[in-house]
Amino acid sequence: MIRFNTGRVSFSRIHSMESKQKDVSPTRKRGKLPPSLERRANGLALLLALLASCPALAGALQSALPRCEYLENPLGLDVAQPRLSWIVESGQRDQKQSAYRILVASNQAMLARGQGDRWDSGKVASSDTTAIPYGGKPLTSHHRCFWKVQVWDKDDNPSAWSAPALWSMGLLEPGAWQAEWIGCDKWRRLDAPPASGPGAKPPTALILPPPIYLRKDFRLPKAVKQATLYATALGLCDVYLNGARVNESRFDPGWTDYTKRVYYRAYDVTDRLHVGANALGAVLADGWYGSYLGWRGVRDNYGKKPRFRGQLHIEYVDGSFEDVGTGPAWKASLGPIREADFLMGEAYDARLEQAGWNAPAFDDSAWSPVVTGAELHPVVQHHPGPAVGVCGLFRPKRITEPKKGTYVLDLGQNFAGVARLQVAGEPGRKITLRFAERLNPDGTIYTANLRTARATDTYFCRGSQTEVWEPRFTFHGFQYVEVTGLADPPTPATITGIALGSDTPSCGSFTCSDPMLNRLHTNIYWTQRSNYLDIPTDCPQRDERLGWTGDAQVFMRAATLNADVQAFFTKWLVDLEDGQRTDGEFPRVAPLKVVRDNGGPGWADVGAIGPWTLYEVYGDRRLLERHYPGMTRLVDYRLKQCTPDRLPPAEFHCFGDWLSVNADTPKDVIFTAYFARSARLTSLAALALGKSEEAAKYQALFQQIRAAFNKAYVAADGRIKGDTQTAYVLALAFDLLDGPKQKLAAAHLVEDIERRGGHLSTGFLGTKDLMLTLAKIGRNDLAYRLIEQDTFPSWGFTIKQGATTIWERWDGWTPEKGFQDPGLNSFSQCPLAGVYQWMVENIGGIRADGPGYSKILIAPEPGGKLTHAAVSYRSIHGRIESRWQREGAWFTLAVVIPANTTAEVHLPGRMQTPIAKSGKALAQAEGVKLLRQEVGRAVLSVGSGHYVFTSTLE
Ligand code: RAM
Repeated sequence: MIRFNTGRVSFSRIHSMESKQKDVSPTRKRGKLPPSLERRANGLALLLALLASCPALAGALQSALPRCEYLENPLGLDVAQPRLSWIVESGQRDQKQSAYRILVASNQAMLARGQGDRWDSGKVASSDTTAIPYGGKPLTSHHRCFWKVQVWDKDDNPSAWSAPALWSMGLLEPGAWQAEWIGCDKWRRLDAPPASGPGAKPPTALILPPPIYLRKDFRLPKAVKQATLYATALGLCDVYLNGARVNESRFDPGWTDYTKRVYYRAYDVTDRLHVGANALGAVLADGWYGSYLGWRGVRDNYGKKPRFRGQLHIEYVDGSFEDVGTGPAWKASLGPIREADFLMGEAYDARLEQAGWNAPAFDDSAWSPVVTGAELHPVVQHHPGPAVGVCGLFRPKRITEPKKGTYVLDLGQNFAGVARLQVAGEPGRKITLRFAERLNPDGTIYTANLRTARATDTYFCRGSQTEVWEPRFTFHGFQYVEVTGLADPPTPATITGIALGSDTPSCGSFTCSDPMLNRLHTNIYWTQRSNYLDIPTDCPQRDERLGWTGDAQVFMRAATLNADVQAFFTKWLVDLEDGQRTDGEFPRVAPLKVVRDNGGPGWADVGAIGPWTLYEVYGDRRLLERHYPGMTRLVDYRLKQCTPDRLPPAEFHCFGDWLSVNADTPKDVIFTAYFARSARLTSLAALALGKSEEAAKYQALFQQIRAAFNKAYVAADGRIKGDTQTAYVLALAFDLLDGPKQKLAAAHLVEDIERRGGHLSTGFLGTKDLMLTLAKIGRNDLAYRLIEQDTFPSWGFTIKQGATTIWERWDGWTPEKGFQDPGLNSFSQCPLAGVYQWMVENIGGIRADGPGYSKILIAPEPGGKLTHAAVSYRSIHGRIESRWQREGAWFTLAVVIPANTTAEVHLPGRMQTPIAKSGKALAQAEGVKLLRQEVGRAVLSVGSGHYVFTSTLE
């Protein structure tokens, strides 16, 4: 039985943080064994842990996780040739896929019978498991496609068929959308909304236009075979059918440049329809279309008239079709939601609820007519990314009463989302919720850093025994909730924190022997969850929450290691492309609104770095092809901007190494370094796409910029203009220096860190590459010193101050100065969280060695105080795992390499006879080959499977 994606967001694959942090390392004390047996026991413990996670498979190879367009069972696609992917798993070592066969059927029964009436690929000799384009009969609107895949192993043994999966096509042909935009503007400019509903007393303090409730009755004459509801809005919409909400997701249809495009989502509603009377309903809120955006205090940024558009496509059992869509016959009303604004919050008056408004047989004679048509005319397309949904629940850890009747509930974790309120109160009792990331010294909530975001939700009681409410059209960034207006003191049940974020499935885990680093990982994880909300935002709490391009650029690679962000960034790169200027410059924020359109060095460069990063991680060629022209236009623009000798013009915009500490990296150095970087990546992209001439052209440009960089900024002794950590880091990370200069610059970088007592001075740009550069120059010892540091400025310092997310700035709060300038002081911002890439690639040692992790490098670098670590990453080819422990000189490493990939393992120290799964000596062990024993490490080539190695460290 296939589970349809009904738009429900489940986050089923998100590990609970508890299990993420559980100590699964083998170093827990286990009796007193003699050292040699202890070693063996440790190795065995690792082995057993690994075997427990090993798939129990009947055959040699089995396919799993069938996905279409990088989503599980997506509905409503509008790409002509959706791409199919799966992973292959095996209980055997060194397994590979030698062939596959895909069947696509128009119904489940045919698929079960093995009939691919839409497509039977036949047996295709290929090891490919990702992005296989559908190659069957042309697909038209509403087509449902049921599919499965069979694979053959390296010895040509066939697997069983995969579990069936599904995708459906959306509204493809011009004219497929028959429904019209509808809305109702008559309440939009009133200061206080008029009363509606029985005995309503409208609250007077509300000033924003209220969301609109829309409804329509319709009758179905005969039995329904299947039905799909398509919904979109210029604004936000929740859709209802026969009394129940259809979308559990939030903030649909997401944020795009509504002047150009708006997305729809599709929901399977077959089971919700009845022969006879039915009713559709929708709540239409302002969302990104009309809410305040940014700090300028401006609403209605795209338009003043939010609109909803919905179309229910019904296929009857007798083969006939019908569409029920929005149009002039719909009715509109106000409802209990009296205000809804992202920055300001939501207000709900439960006395104004109209029971049954979204079900048949409701008397809507008092409702108003709707208007049709919209003020904008964007193309309407399928949303290519994941929906926003619930990604965690938090219960109050502590309740205080800093002022009489003012309660503060600490949820223990900073996150983006809402608070669910559970109360009892007489009709009209007003309960106010305010939100904050930190507390003032007197225990009241600190809200100065929210700037003009009111971040206040208001609830007016209905007067029932228990009332439960949570807003649908706003969110806040917070750890603390202040509650006032309660009849009785709160209990832990009064507030539940509901974390919201894009449903990007978790794909990584990190745990090690240092609790501070485990907390750091948790902080990074929640910073990502809090900021990846339809678009990658800068922060979730203040009057900003924009898709800052520099922030996305520096954190994207680390983000891929926490969650599967392929579909998420596929969507956002379109927002970015929509914001690219005609001259080639990419904007500061995407979608482009409120802020100027010149990103400048480090920010605009996401236009080149973004597509390349996603190609590296997911091997997604179609995406690279789509964005390659944008990459070239950016680099060509920089070329036009710069002087004939490839140096920056006299004037240009650059944010610099934003929020660095006591170090100011010259902007011309940053301009030139990033220009070189983007030219180089454009060259690599051209090469990957088979455009060899263009590859040579951009490679030559890279060389010219590199030469100019050296001439203008690098002295004979390797000092780089500015003499900052970031200047050295950019030069080394972007390969701008030749051998001898590399060594000199590396020494200056090291010196600077030492001179600061083992502290960094880097801001947004430098921090991204600082740790990776230390690894590159062979100074992971210093990288460990930085990551274990707990005095200012460091990640550890923020953790000592109680941080549960990554701060915007190193000095967000210090004991000496207290809170930093509230003008720029978010406690949840991604850029300084990019260090997670270093943690995975160096503590765990998991690195990609080919696009999409088709080849893997496992090269852990144990260091600092760490005695063990366990790191995993579920790549597009399957789960990669690296666990190690050291005890004295003994080092044990357990690795998992997914089927259909190969790896090189760099085992630190001198290799000892492996405790291999087979128990055999290395020479006879399956799947492993010792390539060489170098000074300090053994280099092995390894096929897929589970392995345990031991070595002695010098
Ligand atoms: C801040 C944003 C963002 C940064 C820009 C330059 O306002 O929060 O993080 O990229 O400025």
